[in-house]
Amino acid sequence: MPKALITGITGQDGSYLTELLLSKGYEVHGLVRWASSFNRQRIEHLYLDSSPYKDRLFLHYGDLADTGRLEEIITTIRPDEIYNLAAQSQVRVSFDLPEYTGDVTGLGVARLLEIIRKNIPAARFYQASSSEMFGASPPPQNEDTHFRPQSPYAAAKVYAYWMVRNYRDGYNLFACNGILFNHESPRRGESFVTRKITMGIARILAGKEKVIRLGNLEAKRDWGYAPEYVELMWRMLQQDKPADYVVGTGENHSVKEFLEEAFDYIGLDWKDHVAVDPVYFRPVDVNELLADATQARTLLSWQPRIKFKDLVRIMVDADLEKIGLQSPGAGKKVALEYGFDWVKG
Ligand code: NAP
Ligand code: F7E
Repeated sequence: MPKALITGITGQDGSYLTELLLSKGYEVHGLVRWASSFNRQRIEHLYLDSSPYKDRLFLHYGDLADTGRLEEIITTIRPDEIYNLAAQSQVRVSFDLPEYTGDVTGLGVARLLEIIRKNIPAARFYQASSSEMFGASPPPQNEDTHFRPQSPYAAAKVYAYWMVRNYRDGYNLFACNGILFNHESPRRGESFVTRKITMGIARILAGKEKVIRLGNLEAKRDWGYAPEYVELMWRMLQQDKPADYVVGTGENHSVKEFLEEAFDYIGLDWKDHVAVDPVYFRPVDVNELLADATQARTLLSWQPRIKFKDLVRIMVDADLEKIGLQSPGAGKKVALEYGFDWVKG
């Protein structure tokens, strides 16, 4: 039975990847941060007694800032594959916490690579790199595009990216960078713009709120569906040779277009329910990201199935149901048609 260690298992991607690996027969170990409030909502359904997977899922307290503990966990488990999904992943917050973001999102990767090099050099390593690394480089962006990071988060991810390249070239580690463009789902963290909008809509319809306060509405992103993206993380580690891959849909939209699509879906005009608030602007923002995922399409045989309109509908449906309202249902139908279980968390 292959063994995987997932850092960031409690996050959006960690939860979907855990489901995927358990369904493939893996023994899955997850690094969990200690927190004073419950932070395992997204994976709770996998380890409760009712779960068919509970005997193959193991959680370990740890932190990417704590080298000794990381080493203890990794040398005890000796995983075949390590997926590093943990990060301080909020770009806006990275401007307030540049040092902490560098420590966890950047140096955390150096810690993991050193532990692997010294103890389990045959293990395969996936690094959650990000399209934010391209920053100010004009679209479309692919594996050869220059990095021009526009935030402490992006700069930390660029450092981590090069550490992966360095350990691959210098020590022959099987280490890959998945350069993923924005991917969303009903499990997306609530401070990211897509989820903020779909939760905002649910609250407005439930009469709990009147407006959604947002920042830059002009920024364009290439938004995909997270469950499809974790499948590629796994595929990258099953190849004969390690490499870096850009992953995205090849279609982008502005925040304003996301608002239009989401509010149209429930029959309201977004302009009546959105206020622009300077609090949510960043010192610098990334204007436009658009993936050229030709390499992933050809080498990993990948085609995104869920595109923008369906993604918006899936997220709106999920948040309406979560708040106890009836959803229009078109998004839920599409998710099921494409074989994605209707999401729990
Ligand atoms: P997420 O929901 O924010 O999850 C981040 C995870 O990292 C959480 O499990 C969090 O734990 C954990 N974490 C944070 N700081 C930690 C620390 N010091 N030590 C150990 N764990 C820590 O992120 P995501 O959307 O799933 O993204 C997964 C990874 O892909 C991240 O590295 C992100 O930067 C990267 N990425 C994401 C996207 C995207 O569009 N989603 C695109 C490109 C790259 P808690 O649950 O306790 O907070
Ligand atoms: O912002 C604008 C904001 O925070 C998208 C992370 O997963 O994807 C994510 O980073 C855009 C930006 O995602 C609000 O200024 C407007 O232009 O949803 P976001 P992000 O910054 O693209 C990348 C690939 C990652 O790697 C990251 O980990 O939307 N925007 N108004 C807003 N953004 C937020 N969060 N909140 C607003 O109110």
